[in-house]
Amino acid sequence: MTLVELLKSKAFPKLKQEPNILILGLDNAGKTTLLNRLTNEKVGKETPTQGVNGKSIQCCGIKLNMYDLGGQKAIREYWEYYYDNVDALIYVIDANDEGRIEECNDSFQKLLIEEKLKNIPVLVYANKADLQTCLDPQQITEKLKLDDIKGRDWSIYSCSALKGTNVKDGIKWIFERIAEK
Ligand code: G3D
Ligand code: MG
Repeated sequence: MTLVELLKSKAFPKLKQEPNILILGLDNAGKTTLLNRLTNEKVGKETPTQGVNGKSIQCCGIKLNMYDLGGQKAIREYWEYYYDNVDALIYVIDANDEGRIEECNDSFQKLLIEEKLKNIPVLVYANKADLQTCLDPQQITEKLKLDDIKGRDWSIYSCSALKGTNVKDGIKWIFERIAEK
């Protein structure tokens, strides 16, 4: 299901008019594949994102802005320029790359203490769930100490951005959280 289809379903009548969603995670996690999947673009030929890959989806009176930022170490220091007016954060993990899980956790913990991102809901996608050897959500919950998160809503969903499986439920979770109060 694409974002446009989800918006057209009118299942979220209270959604903010112009939500901003940030998609972060290490390089190679699958952020650009996820965004392409959500916007119905061809999936599977992504080149590493050097800067910002921003997309706006306009539909049914809603303008949804999604920013997928490059995840290489040298680029991560620029993430903070995109922290203003963010309504929700999607943190994408390559669940099949246990070797980088510590680096992933370090980058995630830094985000959690960012003043501008305080209190906003965080959705963790344990991506690449189509691969047999990937960590399961429970293992990632432990590695990223998700149960210790205080003062904000969070959730974890396993998905495969490449195959398009289980992406929808996470986005629905986000949409429910950025509804106008
Ligand atoms: P990034 O934007 O987070 O850096 P990309 O990551 O979206 O560029 O994806 C990095 C690589 O992971 C790509 O492979 C992409 O096809 C692959 N990938 C993304 N999502 C999934 C998934 O759900 N399952 C599997 N198996 N692979 C995925 P290549 O080979 O093009 O580098
Ligand atoms: Mg990318």
